[in-house]
Amino acid sequence: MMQTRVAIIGAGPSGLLLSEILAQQGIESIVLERETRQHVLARIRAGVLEQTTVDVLRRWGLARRLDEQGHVHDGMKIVWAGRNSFFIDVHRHCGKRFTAYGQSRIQEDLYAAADARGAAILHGVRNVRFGSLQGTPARVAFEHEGQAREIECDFIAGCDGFHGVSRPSIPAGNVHVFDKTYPFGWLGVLSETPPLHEIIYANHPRGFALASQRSPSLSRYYIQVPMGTDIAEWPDERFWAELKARFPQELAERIVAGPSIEKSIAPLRSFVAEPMRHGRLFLAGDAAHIVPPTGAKGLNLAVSDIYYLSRALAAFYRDDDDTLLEHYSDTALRRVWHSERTSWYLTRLLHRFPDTSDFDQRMKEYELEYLLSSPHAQAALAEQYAGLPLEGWQ
Ligand code: FAS
Ligand code: PHB
Repeated sequence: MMQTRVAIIGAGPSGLLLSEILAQQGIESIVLERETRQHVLARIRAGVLEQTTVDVLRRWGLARRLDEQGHVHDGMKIVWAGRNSFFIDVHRHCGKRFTAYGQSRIQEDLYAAADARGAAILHGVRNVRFGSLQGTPARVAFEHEGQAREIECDFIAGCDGFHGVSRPSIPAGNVHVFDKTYPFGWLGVLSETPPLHEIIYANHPRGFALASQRSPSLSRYYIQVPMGTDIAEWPDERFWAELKARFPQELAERIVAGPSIEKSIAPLRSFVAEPMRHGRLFLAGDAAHIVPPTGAKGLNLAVSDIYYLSRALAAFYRDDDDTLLEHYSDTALRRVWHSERTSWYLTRLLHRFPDTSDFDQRMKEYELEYLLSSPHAQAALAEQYAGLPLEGWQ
């Protein structure tokens, strides 16, 4: 029988960040991860960090490399209907910037911090399951290296992503699920080529495309593909030709093609499970919610959940005060739903839906025209893209 304060399920960004913040406040935890460390580090996912995410990582001493290597942006570009791109100056409109820095780099930084403190992270665990989630101690049973193991703890943090065991462990009658799937996904490519300088979103009759970056020599591009697309049908040559076809000539000419070092298709989905707590189990990150990546919110929401949850756990252990724990779900969900709406709005505005009527397409084009012509509309988008402040941050 192992004992700890908090059993954390999942060593993704949510789980490792929670483990680190708790450790720096003297609160011990054990992290249980299904995959190998190499597998976790090999995932290529998010790339854009809101100012609040950078602030949280800096506060806990996790942003040294981010500050050295991150590409800070004042805004992003939108291009459509073959017109030249226009720049939404997020910094001018709301005084915030955002940073391009890959999630895999954050994962490396979190593992480095965990190694430095000799963190208890078990990889390759199997069959994680919970005892009663009401009352203490909470119990987590699992197998590791062929051995049946069990943890007694005060709390369980479900940081095990959309396909984890934590959310399904909540009895169906105690959770309300909101779910919307989209009829397309994003085919993403990482290539060792110099990227375009800006982050550029394209709405084109052939479909959505996005230009982003990971470093001055590492490009990240995406194109919208129909649901069910077989990635084998997309050799590099076809991807580069399609990507360039979705940008205006002046940008397409600047895109440097090269061999893909990672290529994958991510489905798009909007999903929220309410509440983000059941007894001693607290959900955080993708375990509780999913956003289409159009708004670059997924990873940033995971970080805001962990800010709220770690703050609540620290108050419980330091002050014997469970007020923040009682309000964790409501507090986190306020920010989740605002990000869900922004991500849904941008996905609807920038993608081509198979059932879009000519009238609906005109509505989108004139929404973009309004965005182009109105600094007020641009300010509203800038404020949502930059991300809302963290409640109670000081
Ligand atoms: P994660 O899914 O990252 O981590 C969960 C961890 O739990 C994993 O390591 C998993 O192995 C482990 N786990 C699962 N089940 C377990 C079990 N039963 N026992 C133990 N461990 C278990 N966001 C953006 O902002 N921009 C993007 O472009 C973007 N692209 C994405 C592409 C893909 C393919 C995916 C899946 C997500 C993408 N996201 C993007 C969102 C992504 O970045 C998430 O928001 C982020 O990974 C959330 O982190 P976690 O909550 O830690 O969940
Ligand atoms: C990325 O760089 O991976 C990225 C950028 C912007 C998005 C989504 C993903 O909206």
